[in-house]
Amino acid sequence: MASVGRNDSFAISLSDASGSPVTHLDPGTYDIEVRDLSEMHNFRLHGPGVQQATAVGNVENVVWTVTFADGKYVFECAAHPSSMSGWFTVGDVAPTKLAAAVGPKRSISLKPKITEVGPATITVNDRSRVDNFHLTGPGVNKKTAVVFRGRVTWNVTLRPGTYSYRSDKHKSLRGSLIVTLPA
Ligand SMILES: [Cu+2]
Repeated sequence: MASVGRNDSFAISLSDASGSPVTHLDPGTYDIEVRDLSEMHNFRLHGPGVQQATAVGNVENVVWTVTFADGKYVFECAAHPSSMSGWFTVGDVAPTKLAAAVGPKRSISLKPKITEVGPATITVNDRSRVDNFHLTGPGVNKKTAVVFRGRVTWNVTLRPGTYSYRSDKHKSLRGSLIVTLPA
């Protein structure tokens, strides 16, 4: 069930039959009961092969029949997307690949600088015995050891927001990664 704007609150949710928030679904056809409870807000759902929305300015109860395929889906209020949004994955989603490096001299990097939510594989090339690579942000806190040198791979799930990376030994070595919802 999809719900938005109960008592004109800035709340939006998509839950399964048991009431749990939807984070992952198998591909297939689903009926979604949509309760757009506020004239201020709407419920918009988009992703591969799906583009649905209730109207802002209306209170609506509708049922959408949608077919989800492998990929990432976003739901949001079109009037307030920055504060009212969510996302989930369907089926197999290939992880985004990111490349992190620290050293050999005083350098640190993570590429790309902006990426999408979802599963990600981060390859860390730690080329320094005096610095490490430490990534923190929504749901993630991972680091290499300062004395360690070598290559490691981290599998993480990136959520919307800003992640920070740094060396724990030299505060000037740092940067950030911005994670966005699919457009
Ligand atoms: Cu809204």
